[in-house]
Amino acid sequence: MDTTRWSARALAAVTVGAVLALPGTAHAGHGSFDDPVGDSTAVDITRVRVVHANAVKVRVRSAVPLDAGQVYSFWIDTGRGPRPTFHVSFRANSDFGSGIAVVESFGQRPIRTVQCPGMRAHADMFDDQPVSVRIPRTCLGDPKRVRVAVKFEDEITGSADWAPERRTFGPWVGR
Ligand SMILES: [Ca+2]
Repeated sequence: MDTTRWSARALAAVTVGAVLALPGTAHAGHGSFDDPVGDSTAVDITRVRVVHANAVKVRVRSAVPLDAGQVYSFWIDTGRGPRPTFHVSFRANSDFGSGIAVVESFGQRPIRTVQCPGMRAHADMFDDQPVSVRIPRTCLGDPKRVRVAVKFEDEITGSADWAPERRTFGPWVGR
């Protein structure tokens, strides 16, 4: 009986190890993934957190301060097949419209544009808060799950930092 117990415990330990080994984590409702510090100079993403509730909210932490000339781009994939990919981008302390572009994966040219007055974005050079965007699910066609890619780009130096990797989405996040 002792042996059986020990085996069960060992198996549980192996399972936990396998989960921790994944590059990002995702649970129903939220997920996050890290990006290395120092892999880019003028812009440097360190962590992306995705919350999928009545709205999809993405928060991005950076190792360097926000600055003029930086562009923050988000791609949100809403599923395979006909489910579209959405793209929004904005700058710190700038006006932000209500249009979300429907694009090919990692494209920027809109196939069409969805108006989403409830969308909010935050990127302020004068506070220490993460760059974030919040998009009501209804604007995204009420997806069952989403996955996100983020690119921070510095237009002056041309350097860019993607998370989790160049033209790669993070883990799926169910509602
Ligand atoms: Ca980085």
